[in-house]
Amino acid sequence: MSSPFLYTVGEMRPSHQLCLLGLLLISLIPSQLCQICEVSRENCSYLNPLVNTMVNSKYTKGIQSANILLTLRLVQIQNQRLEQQLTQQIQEDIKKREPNITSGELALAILALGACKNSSEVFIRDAHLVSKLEEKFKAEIENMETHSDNPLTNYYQLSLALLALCLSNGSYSITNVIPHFTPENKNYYFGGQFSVDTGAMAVLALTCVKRRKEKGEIEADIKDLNKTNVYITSLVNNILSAKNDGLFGNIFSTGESMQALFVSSNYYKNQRNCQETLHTVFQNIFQGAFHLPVAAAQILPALMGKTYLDVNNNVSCACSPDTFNISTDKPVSVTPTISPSNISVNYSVQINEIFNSTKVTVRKGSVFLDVMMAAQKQNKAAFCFKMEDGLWGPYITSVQNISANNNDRTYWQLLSNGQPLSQGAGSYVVKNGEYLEVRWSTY
Ligand code: B12
Ligand SMILES: *[C@@H]1O[C@H](CO)[C@@H](O)[C@H](O)[C@H]1NC(C)=O
Ligand SMILES: *[C@@H]1O[C@H](CO)[C@@H](O)[C@H](O)[C@H]1NC(C)=O
Ligand SMILES: *[C@@H]1O[C@H](CO)[C@@H](O)[C@H](O)[C@H]1NC(C)=O
Ligand SMILES: *[C@@H]1O[C@H](CO)[C@@H](O)[C@H](O)[C@H]1NC(C)=O
Ligand SMILES: *[C@@H]1O[C@H](CO)[C@@H](O)[C@H](O)[C@H]1NC(C)=O
Ligand SMILES: *[C@@H]1O[C@H](CO)[C@@H](O)[C@H](O)[C@H]1NC(C)=O
Ligand SMILES: *[C@@H]1O[C@H](CO)[C@@H](O)[C@H](O)[C@H]1NC(C)=O
Ligand SMILES: *[C@@H]1O[C@H](CO)[C@@H](O)[C@H](O)[C@H]1NC(C)=O
Ligand SMILES: *[C@@H]1O[C@H](CO)[C@@H](O)[C@H](O)[C@H]1NC(C)=O
Ligand SMILES: *[C@@H]1O[C@H](CO)[C@@H](O)[C@H](O)[C@H]1NC(C)=O
Ligand SMILES: *[C@@H]1O[C@H](CO)[C@@H](O)[C@H](O)[C@H]1NC(C)=O
Repeated sequence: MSSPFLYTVGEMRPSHQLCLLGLLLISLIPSQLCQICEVSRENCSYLNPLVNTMVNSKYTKGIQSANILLTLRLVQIQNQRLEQQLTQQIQEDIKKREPNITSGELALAILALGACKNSSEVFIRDAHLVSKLEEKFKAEIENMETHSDNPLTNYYQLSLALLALCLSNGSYSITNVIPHFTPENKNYYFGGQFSVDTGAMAVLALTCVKRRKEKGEIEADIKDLNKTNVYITSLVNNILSAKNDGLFGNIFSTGESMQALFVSSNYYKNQRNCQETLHTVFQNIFQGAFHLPVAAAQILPALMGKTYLDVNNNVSCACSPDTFNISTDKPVSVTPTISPSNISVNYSVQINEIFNSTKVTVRKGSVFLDVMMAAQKQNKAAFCFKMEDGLWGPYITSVQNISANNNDRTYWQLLSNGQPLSQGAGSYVVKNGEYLEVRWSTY
């Protein structure tokens, strides 16, 4: 137990107390563990690029920055200027656009604004954010009832909403909602593949509900509790089945998967597992995988031993903020410098059996979006498209005037040589001779 990579959660950690309490109260819970896997103090400097990216980026997207603020506060990166700026942007955006804010956005905002004793509890209360979230959650469920089980957004957001309601004592019939989270529900899957991000967020939400039931803070009969446990176990197994070189799903779902594993499995009891994950994550940090602040924000809490269940706690960690060297440099940029030489790629729009293809020449170092713009210039009818900008970059909403629609589970999928990309159009750097595609798909 002396490994720097791992330790059993100590007496001071509330999560440990919860686990103990659970064990005492409910003996039918299998081995209840809270093993975490965090970066050791010696290796803290590996995290500098993540912290710098988060601290030195420009944020203009209003409530979308809630994910960033949540992490800043959760891992206690003290930067008052940035915290204040983000808090203000989020609050203004809520006031301005409340009816159009999604359940997951509002959930993240509640988590972020409430994540600090100092914080905006007054705003949360005065703006009735928790009851507004209850309404949005209800609207998601109602949409499922009228649109063949499809929520307005997705199960990642429903999970965020359940988590925020659970942590802030929201009341919308949490118990009645649990059956929707059965692992058999199709909304955990995109194109037949288990969405590890979604599963991880659901595990966090269900674990919160489970702990509150065990503490008797929300009523539940023993059958309900069993059901919650069974769902958690099964979702955790799905996450573990998606293991690949120490990662779960891909690099971008690994941070939240780690959080899920911390609160509900003994996976990281084995320090080899922890070493394997951290090793691969460090490699990805070096390679610049986390150049988007939101990507950094989603992995940093786990690397510092924190989970979203800790938002209302105040615990210190191995990498305390003063061990970071926050530089004022621009965030690490991985976009290779655009070189004067040109490359060419084959680009297609595919709708069912119909392909519209073209050869496109772009500068070396260009991203997928540059190819789409060049093709659109060549032939507007075949390659015109629309996008919406967000924290993850441009999201392609429509091509040839055909728009993605959540009620039909349709979207524009990005592929390279027939394989779906794990990055968006604004991030994926294209290679010479590559065959790129946007394909009208269902998830
Ligand atoms: C749900 C989801 C989807 C849904 C979105 C529609 C829906 N029904 O909600 C579907 C299945 C359609 C989808 C598609 C894609 N996705 Co997606 N998606 C997610 C997921 C699981 C949750 C997003 C969410 O609701 N967040 C919570 C809300 C509050 O935040 P939000 O920013 O408002 O959410 C919106 C955006 O995230 C947007 N969105 C979803 N995916 C992507 C991807 C990109 C690149 C962009 C710019 C926007 C975007 O849709 C959300 C709802 O409106 C995330 C997981 C994660 N860790 O964030 C992955 C995630 C964001 N997606 C990812 C990817 C790669 C894609 C695709 C590029 C895959 C592909 N090969 O085609 C496409 C996007 C292509 C395009 N048209 O531009 C990656 C992004 C990684 C990165 N570094 O860029 C993530 C992190 C998953 C992962 N682990 O790989 N996605
Ligand atoms: C939980 O329910 C399942 C299915 O009904 C049952 O097989 C299992 O024994 C129960 N587990 C516990 C610990 O009660
Ligand atoms: C921070 O920077 C200083 C000087 O540049 C260096 O001596 C120190 O080791 C660095 N600390 C970390 C944790 O990287
Ligand atoms: C909500 O979105 C719709 C459609 O985009 C728009 O017409 C409306 O003005 C928006 N409402 C608010 C309050 O932003
Ligand atoms: C705490 O709240 C006060 C009053 O809203 C604010 O002035 C202060 O900057 C906040 N501190 C942090 C760290 O956000
Ligand atoms: C929720 O309720 C619990 C006990 O019932 C209390 O300890 C906690 O502070 C409450 N949390 C919030 C955010 O109101
Ligand atoms: C620091 O990280 C390196 C590279 O992954 C690893 O070999 C080493 O054991 C780590 N050191 C500590 C003290 O965790
Ligand atoms: C929270 O943690 C910080 C630093 O870890 C400490 O200075 C502060 O006193 C703690 N606050 C409470 C209420 O425990
Ligand atoms: C690259 O393509 C651009 C037009 O897209 C052209 O102006 C330029 O001369 C080309 N450069 C080389 C080295 O071929
Ligand atoms: C691009 O690829 C498609 C599908 O493989 C093929 O039909 C088409 O001829 C290619 N176009 C060019 C310009 O190479
Ligand atoms: C798409 O819509 C625009 C105007 O809204 C129109 O000019 C264009 O012809 C349409 N393209 C296709 C492929 O339908
Ligand atoms: C797309 O390809 C199909 C099949 O080759 C062709 O009939 C159609 O005219 C093309 N569409 C455009 C807008 O060029």
